[in-house]
Amino acid sequence: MASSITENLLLLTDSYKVTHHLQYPPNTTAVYSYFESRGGKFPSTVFFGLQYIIKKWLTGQVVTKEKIQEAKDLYHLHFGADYFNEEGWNYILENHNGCLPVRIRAVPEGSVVPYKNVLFTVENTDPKCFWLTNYLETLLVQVWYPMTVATNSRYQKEIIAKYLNETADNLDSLPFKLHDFGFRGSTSVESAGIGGAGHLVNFQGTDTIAAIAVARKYYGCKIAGHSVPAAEHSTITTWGREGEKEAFTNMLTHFPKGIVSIVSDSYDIWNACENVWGQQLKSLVEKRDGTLVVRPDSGEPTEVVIKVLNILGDKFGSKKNSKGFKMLPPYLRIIQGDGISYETLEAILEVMKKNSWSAENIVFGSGGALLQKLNRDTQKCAFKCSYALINGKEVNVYKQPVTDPGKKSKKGRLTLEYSDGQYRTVEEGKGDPKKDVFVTVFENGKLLKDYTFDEVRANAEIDLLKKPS
Ligand code: 20M
Repeated sequence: MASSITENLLLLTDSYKVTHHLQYPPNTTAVYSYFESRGGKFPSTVFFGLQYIIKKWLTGQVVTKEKIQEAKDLYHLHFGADYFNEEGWNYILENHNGCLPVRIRAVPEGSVVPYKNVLFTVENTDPKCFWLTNYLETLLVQVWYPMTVATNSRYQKEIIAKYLNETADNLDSLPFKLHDFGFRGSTSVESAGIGGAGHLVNFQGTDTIAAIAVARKYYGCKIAGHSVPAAEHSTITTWGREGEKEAFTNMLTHFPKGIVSIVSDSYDIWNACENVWGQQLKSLVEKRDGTLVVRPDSGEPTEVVIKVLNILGDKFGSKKNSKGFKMLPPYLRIIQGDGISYETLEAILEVMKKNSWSAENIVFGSGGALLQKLNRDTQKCAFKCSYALINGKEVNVYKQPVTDPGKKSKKGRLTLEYSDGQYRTVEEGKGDPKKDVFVTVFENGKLLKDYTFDEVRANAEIDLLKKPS
């Protein structure tokens, strides 16, 4: 079956890389490169998403006669010249059945590794294919995205866990405390899927169905995330300004049991909380077999959250939990899904704590900031060559730009060692293979290690929730 032009691996690289096979020193037979977070916003990185890239793009016969022809034609038009390595790709087709003669070794997915450590290495396994290692950089470095979403989401989990630990009876609700609302704000369905899966490494609440599909197809997870019924503004405002109470009542009628979230700021959140929920519909809410989640969706989040909690507390009452913090009745909670990011979360939880409200009363939703307000520089992701074989001689390769010491790269063959609870990258092939945590995940077209989502989640778990081993 003819494949689509957007699925041709030979086209999944930067233009200039198509010309690089002509640029290495003569008699180069090996190129060995590595990927790292060179620094960035968060001191540790959750490694996640390489398995998706490998399964989707690299396994099996990825080179065919048709793909070579298609790439040859396209690059001819693109450059106005024949720089494309037709001979090299034909060699792979004929000698490796179109499978990539490359080895990828990586830290287990879900591992939380301090920055400035190697996260995976790539090398050619056939001396004639030295040029292939860095041809794959463009595609492989895209792991920055699911990895950075997973990292940012895990740091938010740490914050929420800290406040639950201080102000709630237990941490049981943590897996559902940060819900993914980011589907619409993503740049594509593929991005929403892999980014959303990054969030699901840490949490179980999502509205990004594409993420559930990614976790299912690429990490064997039957159902990685859950959600509940909720209103949006259109389902409330179509009842008219005077019809808000009827809209709310209709929600309670159609969803008489379980959790239901109702956006309540269409006109006046204070009136909705005080008069509609707090008086007109109070007994319906009290008698309901489930939990009503009131959702403000505008205003300054720290102010709005406290004011909503105070009004609902006045109207429905509150009780102190085992740590002396106030709890709304079990049938009433709030969700703040507007303006939530790593930066704002702590401020909201802190002001709640100062006002004696337990973090247990609130759930957060996050969209743009969770899946989109990140880039490759958030964790300074880079892929660099550190070793080569030239004329049969091993060469330690590195860069050290005088204009930016932070861009210095590592030298030689690398191992990532773990001992005494610490990761350490050992350079120049001096590592101790017994301490090396790297796993060969891909070799010559085959996926050699298939992580389940449960394994990824267990590796990424925060210390407060880790099961004693
Ligand atoms: C409602 C309530 C929560 C999460 C999700 C929803 C429904 N989905 C929504 N999707 C949106 C998408 C985009 N923008 C806004 C929304 S929304 O806010 O209208 N809702 S929740 O976080 O409050 N929560 C309730 C409790 C539940 C987890 C989800 N847990 C209780 C025990 C186990 C699960």
